Amino acid sequence: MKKLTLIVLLQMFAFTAIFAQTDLMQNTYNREKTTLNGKWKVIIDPYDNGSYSYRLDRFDEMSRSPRSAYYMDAKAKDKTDRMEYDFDTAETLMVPGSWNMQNDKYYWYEGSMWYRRLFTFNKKAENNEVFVRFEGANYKTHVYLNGKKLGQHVGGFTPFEFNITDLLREGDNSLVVVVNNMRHRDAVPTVNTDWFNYGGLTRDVFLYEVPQQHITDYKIQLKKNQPNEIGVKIATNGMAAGAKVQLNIPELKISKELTVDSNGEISTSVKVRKISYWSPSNPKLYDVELVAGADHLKDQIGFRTIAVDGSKILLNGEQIFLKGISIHEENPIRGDRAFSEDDARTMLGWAKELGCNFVRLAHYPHNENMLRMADEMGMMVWEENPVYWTIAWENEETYKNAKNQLAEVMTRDKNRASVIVWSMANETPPGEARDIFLKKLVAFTKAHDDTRLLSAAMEKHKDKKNKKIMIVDDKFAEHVDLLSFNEYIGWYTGKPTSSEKIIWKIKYDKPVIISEFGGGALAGFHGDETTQWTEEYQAAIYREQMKMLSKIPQWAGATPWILTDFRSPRRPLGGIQDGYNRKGLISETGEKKKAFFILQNFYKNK
Ligand code: GCB
Repeated sequence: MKKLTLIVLLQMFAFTAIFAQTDLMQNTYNREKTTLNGKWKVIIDPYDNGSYSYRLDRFDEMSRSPRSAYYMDAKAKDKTDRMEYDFDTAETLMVPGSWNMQNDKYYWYEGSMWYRRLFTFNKKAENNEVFVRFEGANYKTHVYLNGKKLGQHVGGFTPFEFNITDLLREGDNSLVVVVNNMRHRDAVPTVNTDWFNYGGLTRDVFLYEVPQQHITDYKIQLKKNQPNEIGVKIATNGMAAGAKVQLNIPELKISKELTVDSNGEISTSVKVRKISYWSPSNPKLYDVELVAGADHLKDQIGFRTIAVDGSKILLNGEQIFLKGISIHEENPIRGDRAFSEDDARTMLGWAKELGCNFVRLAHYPHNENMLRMADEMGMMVWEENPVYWTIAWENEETYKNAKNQLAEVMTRDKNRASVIVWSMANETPPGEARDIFLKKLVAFTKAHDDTRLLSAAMEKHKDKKNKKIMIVDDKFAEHVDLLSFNEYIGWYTGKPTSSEKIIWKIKYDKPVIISEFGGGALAGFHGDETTQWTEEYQAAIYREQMKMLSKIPQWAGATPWILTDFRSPRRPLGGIQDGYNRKGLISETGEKKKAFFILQNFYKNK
């Protein structure tokens, strides 16, 4: 028994040694799935009444029947039996989808919502294992199957999953989930954000089945600065030393039988002479196949290198300018969180039309469809951890939470050629506690992935004596590859034409990415360039910005703020904002504003 525990512990340690520490299965995207999307029964629970097991603040708690906990999904046995909830008679919500957008009475709701879904499942083979996976739920989630707790997850934008093999019943199964979207000072993100706090099961939910012995994780990407060497790391759920895993990339004539080591892992590399490199103009994806016993898994993977040389960014060894745009995970036309392939096509399609080769997926990890679509469409991606504004830098739990969310997105997307940047944070005020926090995140990221660039959206500040001098000297910039910062000259600072006289003092010789600039405009509202909220005012900001930024020698790209108008409770101005941040180049009805064409023209000629 002791020996077994030791082996298990050693295996766990070995697994975390080469992979980020998460329990996420690699590439569930291509596994055979049984969707649990659709109608779920829901019960709103603002007082957390349904959580019998973690309610200790009522003296009579213990005298209540455990059946009264909502996760028991109990029924009154007969007319003498008092039950105060019943999922069968409750209302329904669609999953995926936030509750806010499905019913007016939930628009501003922040609290707990219970969801229940009944399902039947028949395994294909007796020894197979079955998992339930949630692609994202905002913010804190507890999951129960047939009255037993599977576990919980914290963070609104990353996947989580549970092995349900032992709890699965023949016939009806009751999956109950409680999602709570309350904002907290110590959370990631914290209480204040400039986006809408959509709550609930906002992304796909599904079941999938794997053979008892299976591949759990892998990374198949070009090695750092090695255009002719594919690094291969594979982890299994403890396959015996000597077991074989077949790797096939037919188009590259790769067909290798690899041997699992005593940790159940493989770490090797394969030399290739001729690769058609992935890039925006050639989004080539290769079919990759992994076979481990009964486990067959396919993926579509692109190969590219990304590096920095002084102030240049090199994609496959060639200098590239990042023609970008920032995007929130919100399909303005449907008016909810984006989650589907269609949403991804809409959003990235607009970015393409704008002439972009790069998108900043702000301010948190977007759903996997976006990354798969970016791979396919040839769009380079900046992925971001929701460390936003002033979070609780000194709190160890907050750090663990931020690190965990980062680990989850890194695990999910490590095989996506499109992802070239991991961003640690957005607009965080410099200070010792922040620096320690962010440096730990950097160390963690570097330890798990050396094939991508690191950055964070930082800030500039004015020179104390001369207001025309803008200084970028955040010490944290020493620890990242790209010097990215947000600036709102022409909007929060001065007029659009103020940018003419600005002198930039940038302390580092690194590629400069303007991670945000822009201004608000109400689509269809016209006037002269000095009138706030007009399309003309916004267009003038873009025109002047292009002139100013072109003078920065290290300028290597930009992700202006932002592709579309998006919901934000911080934007109440009646008749103009009406609850929307109006800095979009496209309105919530899909109307393109003048600035869209200014940027499009600039990118076309760049
Ligand atoms: C910022 C934030 C972004 C806001 C934007 C704005 O600097 O990074 O989340 O939405 O400004 O519109 O003020």
